[in-house]
Amino acid sequence: MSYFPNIEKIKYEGVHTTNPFAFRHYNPEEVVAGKTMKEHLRFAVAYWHTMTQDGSDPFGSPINQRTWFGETEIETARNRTVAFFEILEKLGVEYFCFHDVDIAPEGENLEEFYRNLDEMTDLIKEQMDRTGIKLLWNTANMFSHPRYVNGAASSNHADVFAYAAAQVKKGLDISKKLNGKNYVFWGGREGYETLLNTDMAFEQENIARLFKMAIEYAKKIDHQPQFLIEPKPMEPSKHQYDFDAATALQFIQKYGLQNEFKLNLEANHATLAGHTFEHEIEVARINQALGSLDANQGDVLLGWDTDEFPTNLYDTILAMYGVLENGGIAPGGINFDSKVRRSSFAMEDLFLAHIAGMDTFARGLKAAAKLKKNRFFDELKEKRYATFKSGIGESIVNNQEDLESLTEYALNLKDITLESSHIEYVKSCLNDYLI
Ligand code: XUL
Ligand code: CO
Repeated sequence: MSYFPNIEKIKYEGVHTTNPFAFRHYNPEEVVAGKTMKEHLRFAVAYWHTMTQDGSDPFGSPINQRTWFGETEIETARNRTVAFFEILEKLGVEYFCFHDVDIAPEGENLEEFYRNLDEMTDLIKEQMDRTGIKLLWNTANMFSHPRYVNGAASSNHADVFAYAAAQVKKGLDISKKLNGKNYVFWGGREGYETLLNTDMAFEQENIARLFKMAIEYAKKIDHQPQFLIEPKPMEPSKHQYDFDAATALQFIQKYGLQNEFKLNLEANHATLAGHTFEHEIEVARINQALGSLDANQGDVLLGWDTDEFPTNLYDTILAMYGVLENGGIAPGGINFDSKVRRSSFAMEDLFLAHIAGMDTFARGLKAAAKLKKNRFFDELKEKRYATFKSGIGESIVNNQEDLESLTEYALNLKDITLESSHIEYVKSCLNDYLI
């Protein structure tokens, strides 16, 4: 049974092809900077945007044309799984990600949910064994159900905390069953609406408490995925505790979670926080906390999370430069946390959109590798900080100076000669790498 009978396995055909169902830049086996593109990029498809998203928006009903609906919820879930693996196989994507609620109906109660999850993960495992496709990460959706209106681990109600803990336990059991490489916590409702009734310190302690329970349980079942926190500044809560990379890092450090936790950074979350994607990647990288990436892009004209497929070259070049500087992204990957626009409602758009994203990241990787090889940024920075390489600068860096010695030096200074950045010229040179 094929859900995409007219689509063959997507192949690399090069930039001159007119076939929309071909890669023009992503050539999985091509070696760039010492590794194949496939190894560098570690692409993943997100179950929620690709399989369960229906194209509705706050003003319009579902629109996506999908052929996997069955008579019952569980039948639909089974069909979806089969269709999902067909997409992964045909795209040549080796990883995938999901929330618990994406893959199985929640049923009437937790027991039924667990049963449905067991059945669906049996099927997923079968498909994984058949194809060799791997689980990049799974997570528990602890934000959609009404019980999570006031948060999950940060809820004001202890029963809700317990329910969240049960979902995380099952999430880790599933991670072990499917040999997941990472496990994500996106604190969808871990935030607050008003301080008038919120004990911020207590709520954050409880989040850390749940994370520590997860670490303990992972040890106990002898399956320790890389834990990842995914920062996001707003939506759905007004104030989200994991605002951005810096805020999430502070939390990780405060509660001593550095050994088990890194960050899963999403491009659109970065822009919502008033940052660029490369800023977030850099903050994580210089603190040894770059875990994985959620690839998408926002819209500069819209202040919400539009989760568009990434097509902006400038962004992917700078993101991939950060990844290369990090020495790679493994065991993380590049997960398309992206959804087709409402007007792209046809089945084949799922392919066209992923091909566009994969090609954009492939071009980003190639350009970033060239920038690195040519020492484009290295030279700029070496020149910019040159005064710290000798003389007084060198002795500051070697911690040989203090306020008194530097005062003496400053008193004898006649003139400080600064150099122009010529930043417009630099940006123009960078443009040469784009095309
Ligand atoms: C929401 C978002 C999530 C996480 C996983 O903005 O990015 O899909 O990636 O819960
Ligand atoms: Co995400």
